[in-house]
Amino acid sequence: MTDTAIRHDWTLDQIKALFDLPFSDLIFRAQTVHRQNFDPNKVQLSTLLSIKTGGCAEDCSYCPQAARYNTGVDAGKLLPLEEVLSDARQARDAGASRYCMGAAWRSPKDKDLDKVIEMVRGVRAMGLETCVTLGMLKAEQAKRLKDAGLDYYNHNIDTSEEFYGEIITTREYDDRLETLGHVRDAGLNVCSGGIVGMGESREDRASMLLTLANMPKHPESVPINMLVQVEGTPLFGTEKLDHFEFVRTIAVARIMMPESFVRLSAGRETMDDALQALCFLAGANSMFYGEKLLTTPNPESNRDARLFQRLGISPLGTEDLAARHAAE
Ligand code: SAM
Ligand code: DTB
Ligand code: SF4
Repeated sequence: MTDTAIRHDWTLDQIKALFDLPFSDLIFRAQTVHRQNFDPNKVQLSTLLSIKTGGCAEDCSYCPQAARYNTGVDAGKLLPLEEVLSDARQARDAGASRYCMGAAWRSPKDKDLDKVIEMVRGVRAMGLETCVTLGMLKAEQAKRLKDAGLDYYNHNIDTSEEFYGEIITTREYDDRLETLGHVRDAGLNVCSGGIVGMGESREDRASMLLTLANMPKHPESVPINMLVQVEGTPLFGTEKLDHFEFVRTIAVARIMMPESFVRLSAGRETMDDALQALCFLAGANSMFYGEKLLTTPNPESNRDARLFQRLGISPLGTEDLAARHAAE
């Protein structure tokens, strides 16, 4: 069987059969697909900034930024433009090719969107690709972001439709899909994936990937986050997911969405180099780079530079990371 076709007709049984393969067979299939579509030694780097932190009205049970959980994350205001631009400049100079701005909103108000649009324009003018994640959008808001030159909109479906109600009650799965439809219709690139390690079943992981791959067009970017357990959130203390199951999820995503960037996202801080290497072998070719995600830590840049050097990986679109960190 070959995995070359771009398909939008996956069945749950077919996806479960991929998950059930012996580990080496699954990784071989994923690596084969990966090499047909990408340089296996290049990884795209995105840097994140939380432009509006905490105080969120939603009840996402994984999230330290929900106002209702006591997590020690203080609610802040939307950051001033200059602060965002100076952080973006640093990210570019450290080797990132895309800059992602996240806001802890259920959905943005039009006056907030005006300010975010200024940020997008400024970051783009530095030669970086831009991504924002602002919650649910109306169709006109997605169009305004596109007109401002935004490259990607991140909006994760997070888990399967079946498990969604266990994780979030303040919105519906269909609300997520509706926003993703507006983003696609506006002509923006779609970044959508989810979180594993939330107590979901393998079938839920398969069902989440089915929803993503059976969209009329695959998301260009598919972040696979390992739950970062934050004290105070309802999911703190959830049984940890087997590392090989995380790698399997990446491999199945790679096989199902051969031309998409699959991002090894949250959770790297607690992964050793060997596990991250397995994720790249399974077809992950993008990651978050920089010492912080939104509110939680990410590996230090010089640790990532060393990892890339050990594996012979270089960042997509920029020169060798090791050279940038040679002096450290
Ligand atoms: N408020 C907007 C929304 O929910 O779409 C944008 C920001 S929200 C923090 C972006 C994404 O971060 C979520 O969809 C979720 O996938 C991810 N996320 C949040 N908390 C996380 C955690 N503790 N571990 C892993 N991923 C997390
Ligand atoms: C995504 O899929 N993961 C990022 C980004 N898109 C916005 C966010 C991870 C957040 C992890 C928890 C935190 O740092 O607050
Ligand atoms: Fe709010 Fe987004 Fe966190 Fe949910 S994931 S609580 S919507 S910031």
